[in-house]
Amino acid sequence: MNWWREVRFGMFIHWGLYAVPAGEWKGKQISGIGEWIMERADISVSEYEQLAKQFNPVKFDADQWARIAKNAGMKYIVITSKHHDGFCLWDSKFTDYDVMDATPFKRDILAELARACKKHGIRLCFYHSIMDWHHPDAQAPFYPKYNDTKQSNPNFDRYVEYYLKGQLKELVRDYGPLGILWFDGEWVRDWTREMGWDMFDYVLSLQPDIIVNNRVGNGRQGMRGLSASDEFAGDYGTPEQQIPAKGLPGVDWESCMTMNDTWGYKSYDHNWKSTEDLLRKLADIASKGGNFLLNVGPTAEGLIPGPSVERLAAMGEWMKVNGESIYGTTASPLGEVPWGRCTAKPGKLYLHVFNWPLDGTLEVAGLKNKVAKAYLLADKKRAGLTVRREGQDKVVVTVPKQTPDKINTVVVLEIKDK
Ligand code: FHN
Repeated sequence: MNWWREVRFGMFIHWGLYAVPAGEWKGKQISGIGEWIMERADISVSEYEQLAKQFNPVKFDADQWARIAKNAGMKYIVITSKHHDGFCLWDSKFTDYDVMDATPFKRDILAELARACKKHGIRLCFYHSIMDWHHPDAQAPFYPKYNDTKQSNPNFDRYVEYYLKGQLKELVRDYGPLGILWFDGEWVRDWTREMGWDMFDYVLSLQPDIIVNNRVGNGRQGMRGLSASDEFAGDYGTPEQQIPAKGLPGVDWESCMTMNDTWGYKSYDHNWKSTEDLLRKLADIASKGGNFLLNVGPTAEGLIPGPSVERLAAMGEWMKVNGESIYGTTASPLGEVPWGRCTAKPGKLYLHVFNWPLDGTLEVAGLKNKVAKAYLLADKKRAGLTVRREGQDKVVVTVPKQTPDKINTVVVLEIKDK
């Protein structure tokens, strides 16, 4: 887990056939998340399959995507090799329902992205859905729309042993080494706890140092955070669209989140989170010991939407100056602080100040260590700030009265001892 704990910030990419309808079906805007349109609009398998003929993302440029991630300060990419709709973004020998065989595009998206990631030093990871609305052996009673019986699919074992494992082998062998296998769709009735354990072992047999999220185990509905006492945790917990108030003590975790209200592209979803919000979420997550997996939903042309690109670029500007306060840090040893957040490294505290003290004094309560030096991380000269102690466990730092960074100014305290 060492590299994973170091990187702290990654890009989630939800991309597939759902980018074609982009949230609209037969002239109607379909509510809910875009990648669920097949289910939400009650589209039959045969009708949905036709979208493949329209999937021709001629503007797709893997190198550009990798650069957008890199410039944002993101160190890993998790892309949907296969989402719930069953469509595959690589050249799979196990199906024709993939980008090479079913679309006019006929370019192996994952192969191109693997090359680009390697070039730019980004860890490539795959999201892979256990639930599959397309494969006849996997249509589960969880979705009566796709299978009118309430019984389990009698061939689900075959789907797992032959199809799911076969495809995962292709992904690890031909596109790896991978950083993470990020499972999802594990709540279908036929997916058992034993299958989860078996899959965890199987994936490790393909690549011993691969990281596997907790969704390989079955039945954790909702946020999928976990606690240290959970019997089966995979390598880390995956709170979705939320940041656990106190982190998840004792386990590794990663918050995945959308920038607007959908994972897969929806042309009319303009409810974008602000850069300020996203950057503060990144600091908040790091201060609680987690990673931030921030989603983009590219268009059917192959472009990451402009508002996402803008926000990522702005985040990158901040990260270029302040990345040290995020990468490789651990949770705040001070607990909650009134002015923002705190992250730590041996010998250093990073004070992420959201609410700048206009009287020029920043109070840090709960700190008994001697402070050797204090400075603004953005100050290249590292000009020392004055620090005085008030009582046994409070220090007061004298800071400039003008707010240096309205979103998050990082003040570094070099401290003695543990
Ligand atoms: O159903 C999916 C959803 O489409 C999306 O992929 C998210 C990302 O974490 N996971 C599932 C819901 O938990």
